[in-house]
Amino acid sequence: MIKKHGKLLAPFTALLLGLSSTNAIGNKPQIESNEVDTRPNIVVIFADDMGYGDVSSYGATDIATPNLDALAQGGIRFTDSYAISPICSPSRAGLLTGRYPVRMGIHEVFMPQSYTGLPPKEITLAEMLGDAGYNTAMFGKWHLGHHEKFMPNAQGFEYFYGYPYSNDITPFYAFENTDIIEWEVDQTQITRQLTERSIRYIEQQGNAPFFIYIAHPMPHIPLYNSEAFTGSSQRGQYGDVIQELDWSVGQIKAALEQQGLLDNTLIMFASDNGPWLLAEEDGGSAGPLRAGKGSTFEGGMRIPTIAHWPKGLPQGLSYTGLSSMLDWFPTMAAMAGVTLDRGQVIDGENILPLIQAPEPRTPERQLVYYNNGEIEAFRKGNWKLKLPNVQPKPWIARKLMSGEDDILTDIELYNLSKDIGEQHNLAQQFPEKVAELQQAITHFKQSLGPVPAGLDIGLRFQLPDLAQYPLRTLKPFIIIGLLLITSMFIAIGYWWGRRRNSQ
Ligand SMILES: [Ca+2]
Repeated sequence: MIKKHGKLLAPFTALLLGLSSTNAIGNKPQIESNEVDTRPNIVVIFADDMGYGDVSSYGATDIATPNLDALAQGGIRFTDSYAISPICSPSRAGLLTGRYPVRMGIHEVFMPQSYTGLPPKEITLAEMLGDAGYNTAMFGKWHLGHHEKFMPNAQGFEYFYGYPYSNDITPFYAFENTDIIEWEVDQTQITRQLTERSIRYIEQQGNAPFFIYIAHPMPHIPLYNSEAFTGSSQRGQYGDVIQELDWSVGQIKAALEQQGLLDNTLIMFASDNGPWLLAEEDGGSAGPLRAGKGSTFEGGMRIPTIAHWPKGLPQGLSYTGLSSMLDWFPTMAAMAGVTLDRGQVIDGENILPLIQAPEPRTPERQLVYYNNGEIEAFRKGNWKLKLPNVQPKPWIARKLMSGEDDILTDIELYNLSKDIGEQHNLAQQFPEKVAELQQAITHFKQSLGPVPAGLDIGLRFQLPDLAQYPLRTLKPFIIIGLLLITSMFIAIGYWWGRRRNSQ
């Protein structure tokens, strides 16, 4: 295992002085001595395609997530936290850089055919924190380009164990750093494996703070869980998989506690996008939200998010202000005492002062919902504008992705504070609100400036691996296919008959 040695230990005492404003820090003295590095460890745990309605503390009644719920009780549960994209790769690019993925041309998901990836010139969380003296490691799904110059070790992670793409790409192989060490991963063991490897890493840490990014390939389909969790939930295999992820969170928290590190470690748990409703019972639940993965209705991007840091954050708080995964880059920089002065535009904001205040502040913020490189929706305060699709994909492509036909031909307006499910289009009723939000979009585009063309992911047409989809999902397509074939035969027979008759 790679670990930087001798990377110590400037006294970063000034940093924590700012943290004393919260009343929930606890009684422990914050700064023990000038020799001790007081900056928090940072552990990001990212689920794949987990929905807003898949955690007990977010309303799930058929999945038990006691460890996530305990994490929320000892920290902050975010009600209005957003992924940066309704699909994998752009979402991860934004989390790791704090920048809109359009700034780096990442519109789509990377594939085995892709020769592109997260541009090496981007500064990742691992580079930012590594340069500040953190040990950095990643476990799990990367999905930001599989060529060596795009992979985690080239983007700031000192240690990497994991997978280049989603778990539906076969063969599903595992890297340790830059070497492939497993050619066909036993996916029933991946959640357990990632947990155990993360814990081993935590146990090997010395005095320097560390940053660990644990990106679970679950609950992306095809679903896998270890035997111990089979039948453990009341929501079929999907629930079992979530309960294993919940177990994993508990194990990691326990390991931190055992090492005496829990008090000064930020654990941030979230999902990369909403549930893949297409997979029906194998997909998650967006709870009260409309649509899921692939859509810019709330279900595609609003995600469960929990932050736990006993020494630095209030405990048992629900934060109802708007926040984005973009915010964590500058927020974690603030936690680590890093000044962001390397010339990269950061789109997120440091939310530490908002969530640390004894009375949390929820200023009116804005959020841009991108899908495939286009702005599809915009939120300001509680108002959300959903735009007509710029380049509507074929119906079948959208249906395959989001499970909902959300091609809009006209503008829709929703008040999310009263209508979280986006059922009542108020565009006719509040034209001035529509105009205000349209103007805000124009301002945003101007502030964004020119962006590069979308990266070529090297894929134009490929038949999906149909075997991974549940039969019920494929049924309409099979029926349409059979009908087409039958009508073709009828047409040929008719033509043949006429030809014979005319002879
Ligand atoms: Ca995903």
